[in-house]
Parts: sequence; structure tokens; C-alpha cells
Amino acid sequence: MALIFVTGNRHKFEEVSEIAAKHGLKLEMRDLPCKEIQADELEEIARQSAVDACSSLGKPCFVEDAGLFVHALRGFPGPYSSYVFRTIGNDGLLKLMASIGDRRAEFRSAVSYCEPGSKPSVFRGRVKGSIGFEARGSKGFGFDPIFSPDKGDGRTFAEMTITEKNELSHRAQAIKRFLKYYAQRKKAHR
Ligand code: ITT
Repeated sequence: MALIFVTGNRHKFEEVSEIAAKHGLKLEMRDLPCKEIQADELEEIARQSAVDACSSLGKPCFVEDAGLFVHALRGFPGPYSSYVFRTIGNDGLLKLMASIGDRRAEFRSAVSYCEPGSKPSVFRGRVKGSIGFEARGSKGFGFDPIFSPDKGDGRTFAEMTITEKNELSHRAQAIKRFLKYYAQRKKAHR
């Protein structure tokens, strides 16, 4: 039986499905019209979204919430990444940072899993990297064209395949932690 991943973002779904498939788990994508709460912590947003999605579906499911945290901008856009991407986008963020020498940034991810009648669990991941001076690459989504992970070879996430991004990304780390927990939980309930 497939496990439900509640997201409206098909790129995320593809990234996560690739990892889940390696763990022998099939996912089903569900985009729910639930309103995402606005909060200063990704974990809090993910936890609340998982509870809301689970109660509206009446089934176990998980959500993932991510954001880009720029060091010189004191963590901006962080939990506001979706809004900032939709409004000023990569060009706007690059302009905002034009005179900033410190390009350090990180992506953070929070995965939250919830079962009816249980409290949600949260799993985190993060990847350190830097913001370029121009957008590069056409793969991926969101801020991928302006972010190069420190542990990579200088390419941006948008210049990598899904498999390559999954070796380094915030989301892959959080998902792997969740999948380990999920497999143990399934085993215990067998
Ligand atoms: P959901 O339906 O799953 O919530 P979303 O696209 O709204 O999908 P998030 O709220 O988790 O996703 O992410 C906020 C924004 O942060 C997202 O719109 C992207 O612009 C950016 N972002 C998140 N993860 C990213 C990644 O891996 N690469 C590039 N940008 C990312």
C-alpha cells in the first residue's frame, strides 16, 4: 500500500519518491487545499500541516516543509521562502545580495509524519552551501539555480540530477531519517 505524501510540489514528490523507492516504499502524492500556517519555525509549520492533513484524510500521511536560510540576511527568507520565491524570486534575492560578500546559506527541511489518533513526529535535515552571483542550471525548482552545496563540486542544485541532489540535500537527509523510523515502526506493528 502506498504512503501518502501531502504536497503540491511535484519536484519535491519526485525527489522523495526516488529515495522511498530505494527503501521499497511507494508514495502517493496528494495536494490538499489545507492552509499552511505561517510560523517562524519550519518544524512547527510541518507538525501543524501533518496534523491537519491527517485529520482531513483520516489516514497516515507525511508533509515536508523547507526553506532557504541566508547567513548575511540573518536567516531570511527561512520560513517565508515560499512567499519570497513567489514575489521577488531568484533575481530579487540576487539583487538583495549584490553588495554582500558573505554568501553562506543553508537549506533546512522538516518532515512530519502523523497517524490518526497519534502525535506527529518530526525529522530534520540541512545542507550548508553558498549563494552564487547569478542563476545557473535548469533542473530542480525554487532557489536551486542560485545555491551550491559545500560538499558538491561547485555546481548548483539546478545543475544536478535528482539522484545527485538527493546525495546532498536537506530534504534527502530528513526523509532518510523518517524512512528509518517508519520501517522500524512497521516492523514493530507487524
Ligand atoms: P508544499 O506543497 O510541499 O508545501 P512548497 O513548494 O510550498 O510545497 P515549501 O513551503 O516547503 O514548498 O518550500 C518553500 C519554498 O522554498 C519553495 O517554494 C521553494 O521556493 C523553496 N525551496 C524549498 N526546498 C527547496 C529546494 O530543495 N530547492 C530549491 N528551493 C527550495
